[in-house]
Amino acid sequence: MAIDVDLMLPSPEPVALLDPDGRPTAGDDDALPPADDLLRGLAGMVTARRFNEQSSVLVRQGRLAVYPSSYGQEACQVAAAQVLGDEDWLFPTYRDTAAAVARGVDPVEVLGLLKGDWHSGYDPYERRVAPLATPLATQLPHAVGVAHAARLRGESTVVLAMCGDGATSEGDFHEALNFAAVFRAPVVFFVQNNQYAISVPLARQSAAPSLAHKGVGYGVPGELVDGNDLAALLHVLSGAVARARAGAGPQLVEGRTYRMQAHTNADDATRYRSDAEVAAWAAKDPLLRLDAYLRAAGVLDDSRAAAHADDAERLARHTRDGLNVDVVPDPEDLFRHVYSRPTPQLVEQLALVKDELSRDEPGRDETSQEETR
Ligand SMILES: Cc1ncc(C[n+]2csc(CCOP(=O)(O)OP(=O)(O)O)c2C)c(N)n1
Repeated sequence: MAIDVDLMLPSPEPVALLDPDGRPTAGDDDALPPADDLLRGLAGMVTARRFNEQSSVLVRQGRLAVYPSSYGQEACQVAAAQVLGDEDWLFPTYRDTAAAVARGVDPVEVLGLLKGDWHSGYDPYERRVAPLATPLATQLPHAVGVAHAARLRGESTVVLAMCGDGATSEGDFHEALNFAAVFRAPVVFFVQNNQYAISVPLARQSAAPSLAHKGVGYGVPGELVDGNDLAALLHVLSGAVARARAGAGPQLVEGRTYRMQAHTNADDATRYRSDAEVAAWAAKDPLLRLDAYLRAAGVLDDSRAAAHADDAERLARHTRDGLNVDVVPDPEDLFRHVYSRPTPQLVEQLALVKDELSRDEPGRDETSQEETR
């Protein structure tokens, strides 16, 4: 069967339905999602932004170990969750906490990993959200495996797997696309191109015409979309999900966006990018754009906007309260769940830790402590 390569290539410019001022772009008016979907998306973005702000504060208060903020990327975060049904799976990275929250995972549990808990923090099966993946692109072959298994079972599940621009240089990205294409796995690869992999700009990361072009070599159609335009993201991603569900195989979507804040709290972004560049992207803010459109369309007013802000504040308070609970970790947890049968080294180390801990026990007299030294 002849393959039409042109159909696999992304448009030269990202698909955009709203301009940065919230005006519909000339062209495909029918593509604009229904107002209810856009309102739901806006509410999700208001919550996502508040969650980003709250989480960054929790780092400064010592309640979170680290927070990779998705401030500025809220449209991508919310759209990724909004286009999925209950039967679908989301595979997020460390930066996609707001997407997990948008899918309904308890924000306190979402932050478990970044707080430093030994497990992923939430039950992946409850909302069908895989654990946040820290090693770049490792979640992609897993996502393909889940999608492939669902297809073999005759289920209608689609998997949406997220990654960053930097992660597209990883071997796992290529292996995942190749396997998915050959076996027509129902997976949507969603690359959030936020322009940087920590301090490495896109130009130092890839010489491809776009990251969406990377699909064609594997037989995966690629689409390029404005990642700060929630309307365009809902349109493009829901189309990709529908095609994957209908048996068309994997799809690759690149959302062009910007990481407005540092990589994490441990990074100083002023060392590798200019204030002018950040300001130019601030003018393309995804929340302001959709807010402007919905107000002009008569769908959003002050009271509804206030209700969105109240909902976001409630979620922030819940997050704060949950993270402010002091949990005393059991040091022996370090040794649990490593091997089904612990190695002799781990057994020895556990004994050393137990001994060390028993020395701190109140009531133990000094003579016996001296004897054991
Ligand atoms: C396999 C692997 N190599 C290196 C790292 C260290 N590392 C953490 S984040 C990061 C940059 C990732 O950039 P990108 O994929 O664009 O995602 P972003 O952080 O911008 O969302 C790197 C190199 C890692 N986590 N995993």
